[in-house]
Amino acid sequence: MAEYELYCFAQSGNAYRAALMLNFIGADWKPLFVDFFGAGTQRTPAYRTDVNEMGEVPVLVHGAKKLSQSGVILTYLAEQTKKFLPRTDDERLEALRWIIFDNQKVNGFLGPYRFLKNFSRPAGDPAVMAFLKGRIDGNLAILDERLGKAPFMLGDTPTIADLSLCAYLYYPADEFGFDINAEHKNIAAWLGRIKSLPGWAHPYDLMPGHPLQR
Ligand SMILES: N[C@@H](CCC(=O)N[C@@H](CS)C(=O)NCC(=O)O)C(=O)O
Repeated sequence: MAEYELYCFAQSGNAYRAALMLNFIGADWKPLFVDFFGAGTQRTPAYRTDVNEMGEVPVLVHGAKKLSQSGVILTYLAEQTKKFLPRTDDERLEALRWIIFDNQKVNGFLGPYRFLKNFSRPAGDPAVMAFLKGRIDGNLAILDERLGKAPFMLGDTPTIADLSLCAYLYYPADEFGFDINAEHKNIAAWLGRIKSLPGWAHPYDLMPGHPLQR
């Protein structure tokens, strides 16, 4: 049995954060496929009782621990391994600040936008899509400006803040209908830097369920 197990599926940027971290730290891990789009496993009573009462993916299993919320999972793995760990108390708070901004404002809007564009039936209402797109543009501009100041979110070294924020940005541009790399030069360079770290893999290669069968 692998040391770590991760409930995940290929299309989940939230799960990709944890999968990428596991790969980067060289963990002995294996994915546990959640049939999100077909059976809707994450919404079943059994999943809520046995895996995650919040009805969400990802969930990390490590011994007797079951952890959900990608920000918590990233923090746990960083503390366990001392890798991608912010170094000081101030840096820890700064990383948390960006992880929350990411969950709510960056991937918090990109995730639903991509879901409504590609996976939801019926597809998203145009007014909803326009609202989300406006928020996405504003928040990606904030991220781009920050990344103009240093190679990584907290300076010269990548931390869990970077792994959180990058998660949805490696999915294909046609799934968004706009090209984040072309529109945001600092984000593009930063994604290239993370991609060159040993252990990087594309979400569709790292987690099961791609291509989507329906
Ligand atoms: N803030 C959470 C978000 C997790 C999340 O929303 N995951 C999606 C899959 S990408 C989910 O499980 N949604 C439940 C549902 O739609 O039934 C995290 O970062 O882990």
